[in-house]
Amino acid sequence: MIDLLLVNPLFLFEDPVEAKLMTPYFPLGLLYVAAVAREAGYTVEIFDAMFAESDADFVAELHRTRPKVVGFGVLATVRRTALRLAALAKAQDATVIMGGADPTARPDVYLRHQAAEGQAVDLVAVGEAEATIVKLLSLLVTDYSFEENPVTAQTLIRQRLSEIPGVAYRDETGKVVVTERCALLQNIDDLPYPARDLVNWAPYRAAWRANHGSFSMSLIASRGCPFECAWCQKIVFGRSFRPRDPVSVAEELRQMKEAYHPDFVRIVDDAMGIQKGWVKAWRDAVLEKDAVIPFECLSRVDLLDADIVRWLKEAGCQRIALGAESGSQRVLDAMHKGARVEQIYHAARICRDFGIETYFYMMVGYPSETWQDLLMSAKLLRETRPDIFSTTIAYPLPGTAFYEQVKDRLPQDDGLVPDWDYTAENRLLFGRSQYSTFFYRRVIRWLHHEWEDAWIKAGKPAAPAQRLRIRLALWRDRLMVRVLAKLPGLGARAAGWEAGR
Ligand code: B12
Repeated sequence: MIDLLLVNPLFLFEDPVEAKLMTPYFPLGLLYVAAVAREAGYTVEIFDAMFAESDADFVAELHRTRPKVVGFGVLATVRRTALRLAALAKAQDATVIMGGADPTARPDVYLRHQAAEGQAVDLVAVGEAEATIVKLLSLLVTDYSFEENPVTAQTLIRQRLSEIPGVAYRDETGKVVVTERCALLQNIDDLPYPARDLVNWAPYRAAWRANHGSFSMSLIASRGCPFECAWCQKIVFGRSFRPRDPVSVAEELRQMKEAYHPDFVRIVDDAMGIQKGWVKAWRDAVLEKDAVIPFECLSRVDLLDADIVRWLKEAGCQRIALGAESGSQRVLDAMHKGARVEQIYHAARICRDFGIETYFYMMVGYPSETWQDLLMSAKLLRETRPDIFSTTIAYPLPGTAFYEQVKDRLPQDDGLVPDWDYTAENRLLFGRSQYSTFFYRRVIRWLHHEWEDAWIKAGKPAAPAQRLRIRLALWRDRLMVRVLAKLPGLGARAAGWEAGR
C-alpha cells in the first residue's frame, strides 16, 4: 500500500490535438508535488495516462499500488477524464485530491461533480501546492487513518481542513468551503528538483524521436509573470515573478543531460528575460557546468534585446516562442498586451540576426477585433515571417479579465460554463461573436497561406507545383474570407461582440 498515487489524466488517444502534435510533456507540477511528498517521507508513485490504452490500465495500477491518496494534476482540457478516473479511485476507497490550474479556477465544479456512486472528489488543492500537499498528507496519512474508523476520521479531518490554507472541501452540509490562499513560496530554491525518476520516459523518447527526430523534456526556471495579458490565466502563480537561482537551474539541466540524454529542452517559464542580469548569470553557469542542451523558451517581444538573445543563443537556445497575437495595435491594447506592433518586428529581426528560430502565437476572435485588424495580422505574418506560427481562437478562461468581460454572454450549461473541448471551443465563443465559427476557421487557413506565400516570395525553395498550389489556395482563401466578412449569417453575425448584445 502506498501513500500517494499521482495521476496525469491525459490519454493521448482521447485528445485529437495532442495526438496530432505528438509533443508529449509530462506535467512538471505533478513532479514537484511528487518530489516534496517524497522528501517529507511519503511513498509516491505515478500513473501516467499519456500512452495508456484505457481506464483498465488505471484500475490495474490502483489494485497494484492500493494508494491511500490519489492526486490528479488537471488542465481544462482533461477535466472530464480526470473526473472519470477519480470515480474509479473513489471506488477503491482512496481520498481523491485535484490540483492544477483548472481545479484552482473552479474548485466547486470538481467538488460538486456527482459520479454514479456519489461524489468523486474529496479535496481540491488551490494554487501553488507544495506546502499544501505535505500538510494534507500529514492529515490524511499520518494523523488519521480512514481504515480505523472512517466516520470519526471524516469529522476530525473536516475540522482540521479548515485550518489548512489553499484547500477546498465540502463541509458537513455539503457546502463548498475554500480556505484562504496559501502564501506563495518565499524561496523556490528550497524545493527539490522535480521527481523525473518516477516517470517512464521510454515511450516519450520513442514518440518524440519517431515524430520529430529529437526527444524533448521540460524545465521551469521561474514562477509567475508580472504582465497583464487579459486572456492569460495566472491563477496558480499570480503576477509575482520569482526566478530560481540561475546556478541551480543550470545544475538541473546538467543532471537531466546526464540522466536522460534529452536532445532538446522546453523551458516553460511564462516569459524569459524579465530580469536581464538573470539571463547572463544563467548563461555563465550553463557554460561553466557544460550543461548546454539545445532549448526553446517563451518570451515577450518587448523584453528581447541583442544582449539577451546572444546570451540565450550561447546557452543553447534554438527557438524563441513569442506571443505576437495580432498585427493590430488596437487589438494588442484591448488585450492589455503591453507591447507594440513595432516591437514584434524588432524581436523577429534580432532573433533572425542571431540564427534563432521564432515561433509566433497568434490569436483571432478577440472581442472588438474587426476585419481590418485581421488584415493587419496577415500583413504582420507576411512581413516578419516567423519560422513557425500557430493561431488560437480566443477562449475565455475563468479567473481572467477576458472571462470577466464576456462571462454574461457565454452559453451556460447547468449553471456552469461548459467544458473546454476542441469542438466546443468555437461554439462557446462564437455563439455570440461578431463573426461565425466557419469564418474564423477559414481565417486561420488564410493566414497560413499568406505566411507560406511570403516565405516563397522571400526565396524559400519550393517546387513549381507547390508554388502554384499555395498561390491558388491563397487566392481562394482571400476571396472567401473577404466575402464571408461581409455576409451576415454565414460569415458575419448580426449581433456585435463589443456591444454585448
Ligand atoms: C508548459 C505548458 C504547456 C505545455 C506542457 C503541458 C504539460 N503537460 O506540462 C503544452 C504546450 C503541452 C501546453 C498545452 C496546453 N496548455 Co499549457 N501551459 C504550460 C505552462 C506555460 C507551464 C506549465 C507548468 O509546467 N507549470 C509549472 C508547474 C510547477 O506549475 P503547475 O502545473 O501549475 O503546478 C502547480 C499547481 O498547479 C499544483 N498542482 C499541479 N498539479 C497538481 C496535482 C496535485 C495532486 C496537487 C495537489 C497540486 C497540483 O501544484 C504545482 C506546484 O505548485 C502553463 C502556464 C504556467 N505558468 O503554469 C500553461 C497553462 C497551464 N496551459 C494552459 C492551456 C490553456 C493549455 C492548452 C489548453 C493550450 C491550447 N490552446 O491547446 C493546452 C492543453 C494541453 C493538454 N491537452 O492538457 C493554461 C491552463 C488553462 C486551464 N485552466 O486549464 C495555462 C495556465 C496558461 C495560461 N496562463 O492561460 N501547456
